[in-house]
Amino acid sequence: MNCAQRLPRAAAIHDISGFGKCSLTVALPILSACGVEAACMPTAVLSTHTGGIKGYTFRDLTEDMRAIWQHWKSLGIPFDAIYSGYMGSVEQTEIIGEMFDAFRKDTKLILVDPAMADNGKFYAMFDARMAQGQAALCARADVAVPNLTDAALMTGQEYHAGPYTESYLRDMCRRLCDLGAKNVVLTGARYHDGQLGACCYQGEKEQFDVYFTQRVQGSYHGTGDVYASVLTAALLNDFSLPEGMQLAADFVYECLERTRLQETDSRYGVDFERGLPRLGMKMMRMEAEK
Ligand code: PXL
Repeated sequence: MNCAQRLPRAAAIHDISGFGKCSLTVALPILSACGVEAACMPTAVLSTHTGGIKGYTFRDLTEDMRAIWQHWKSLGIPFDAIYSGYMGSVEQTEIIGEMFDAFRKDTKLILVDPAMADNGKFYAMFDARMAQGQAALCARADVAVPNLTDAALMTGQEYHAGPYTESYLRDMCRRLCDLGAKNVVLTGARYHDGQLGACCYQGEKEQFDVYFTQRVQGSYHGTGDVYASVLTAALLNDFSLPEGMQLAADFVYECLERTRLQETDSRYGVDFERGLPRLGMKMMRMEAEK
């Protein structure tokens, strides 16, 4: 660890769901624990996420977002990564596209998690226009990290619930690269239902890799955000894409195992907090305590 060097810095662009452990409430602690300085731009403020919880409040921050990145730009702050996720409106995808263009030359990683759909369906309030907007962001991404539903919606393919064949996964990755993404990590991938993880495709090398863990019963909210946040941190800590994919999947698996034992309501998110110290040690390539 070289403490004389500044930390890698990421701009995290997601909503704040006050309760429910997703978006910024997981991205910020994960990035910090992994030795990444996190700036943030909230896209919306909600009382809870929209996944299976009724009556949530929703404050759209579209009007502030251009002014936020333009202020950062005027200060000359370099961002090593820009990491975008859940958008509060389609217009926000245009504003963030402009931000990508404005920061591109000083940024080594633009990572886009479309965070708009799961299990074959759009999240509340979204439709095909959001798929188009997120596809335009993925087109500018160094790494696009959609789940298989996001991917199908952005490439105009029919959604399949899985499990998947290698040729299906390769084909989907290539379609996302055809949109313009340089590299793709496709989450929710598996060859059979006893496993779960992701595949990645590195466009330039045409290299395809998969990494799965054992599948934990149940489907918990926010795991996509946990996964993409760990991946972002890993890439900023100079791990390769396949290594990052492995760190992220192992971390999500451990979170799911703890959460399952606690019999938590699946809408309340996963216990990622107890995994952070060990994750930080791994990221800094220090021997983690047993
Ligand atoms: O985890 C994705 C996500 C992020 N933010 C909000 C959501 C969801 C998924 O439902 O509702 C507000």
